[in-house]
Amino acid sequence: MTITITAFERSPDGGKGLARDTRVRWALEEVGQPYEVRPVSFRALKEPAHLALHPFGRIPTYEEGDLVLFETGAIVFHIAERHAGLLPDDANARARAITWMFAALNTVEPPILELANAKLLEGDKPWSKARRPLVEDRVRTPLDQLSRRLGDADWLDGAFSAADLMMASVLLRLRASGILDEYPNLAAYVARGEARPAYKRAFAAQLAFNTGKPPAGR
Ligand SMILES: N[C@@H](CCC(=O)N[C@@H](CS)C(=O)NCC(=O)O)C(=O)O
Repeated sequence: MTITITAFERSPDGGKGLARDTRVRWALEEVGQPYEVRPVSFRALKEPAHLALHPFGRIPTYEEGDLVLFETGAIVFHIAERHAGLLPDDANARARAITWMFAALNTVEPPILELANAKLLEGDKPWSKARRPLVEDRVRTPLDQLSRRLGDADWLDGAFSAADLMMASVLLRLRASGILDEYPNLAAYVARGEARPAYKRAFAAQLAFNTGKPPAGR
């Protein structure tokens, strides 16, 4: 059955891989599932046809037969459940990997988004400069804790899993702020994720999609 995901017709990042379709592409590449991508313009995001797929008018969505999903956590979890390679077989290890996926999305990502919003949407406000250190410290608190927990391990809990895919996807959006580099083990962790062939394929595909140029080597 064909899998179709949606992505920005033109991502605001110009193909740096920060739009959230990249994490879904990455998951699909890890499990070797082909997929198609339907571009959606910013205007179309809020129109009824897209809202029927995604009630909050965002990307990505995931369609497979008559199944429609939204929210990258749910989409990556679905892919990981249906195909081997992203979740451990052992029931407890699987539950821990799912826990880390939630942690990435519910604990680590929100302050990172807040920082992005503080820069993009509130950067011109008179109070923005005074507020910035507070927002940055809210990012650092879970990062301090995550960095301590990861230590010198390669991945969060044994072998690479959907937990690492999600955590690295969340963390890499922080790179431009310089904060990720304050944590050498987290920066190396993200780099390990980005070095995976599946991530490279996903990144190249979204870049080609955004620039209109085919991926190198194809
Ligand atoms: N929690 C959602 C967030 C989805 C989201 O915010 N997507 C962004 C692109 S990365 C979007 O569509 N933004 C357009 C908008 O909010 O109008 C998920 O993980 O799927």
